[in-house]
Amino acid sequence: NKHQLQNTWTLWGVNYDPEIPWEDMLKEIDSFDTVEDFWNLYFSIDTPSKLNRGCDYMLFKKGIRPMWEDPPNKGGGRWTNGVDKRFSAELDKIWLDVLLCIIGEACDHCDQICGALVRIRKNINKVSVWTKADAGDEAIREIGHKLSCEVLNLKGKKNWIFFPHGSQEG
Ligand code: M7G
Repeated sequence: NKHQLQNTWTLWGVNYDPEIPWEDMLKEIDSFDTVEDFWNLYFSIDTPSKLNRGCDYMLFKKGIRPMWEDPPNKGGGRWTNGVDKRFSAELDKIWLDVLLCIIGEACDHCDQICGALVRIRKNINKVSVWTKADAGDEAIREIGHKLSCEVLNLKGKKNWIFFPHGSQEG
């Protein structure tokens, strides 16, 4: 008997190619709804630190596309943590902790979470958690608090910062 998760999750990947539009780079990799299938998928793909620059992983609740334009994301934003390129082991650990936090529904307001993504970029890689509402909402502040203080326990490290979708940064 497999252990059922609360939600079904879809993993997406962006394989960077400067020749093609962003939406066409977005590929659905696989979906899972049990703890065992999560680990099977996790161990069958590279960890983020092994990906090339420009690539992303995105894990979203099934039915939500990992785009600002998709209705559940519209009007929301993201808690983002920038991880210096030099700390690749830390990046993999933060990403796994975030995955376990969201699929394990660790936040009081996990219904407000759409998904999470990791982006491999030039100097600073980023891990973000996408939410339905923006940071004016109590539920969204609770999620940020959970990420900063409890789930990841990144004492003394850079905090998670909130960006509404549509803003340039983050
Ligand atoms: P990014 O990967 O979010 O940021 O966006 P970064 O590479 O600056 O760290 C890079 C580019 O990809 C954006 O300028 C958009 O052209 C495109 N892009 C990224 N996202 C997440 C979206 C999205 O949700 N919708 C659309 N339409 N384009 C996006």
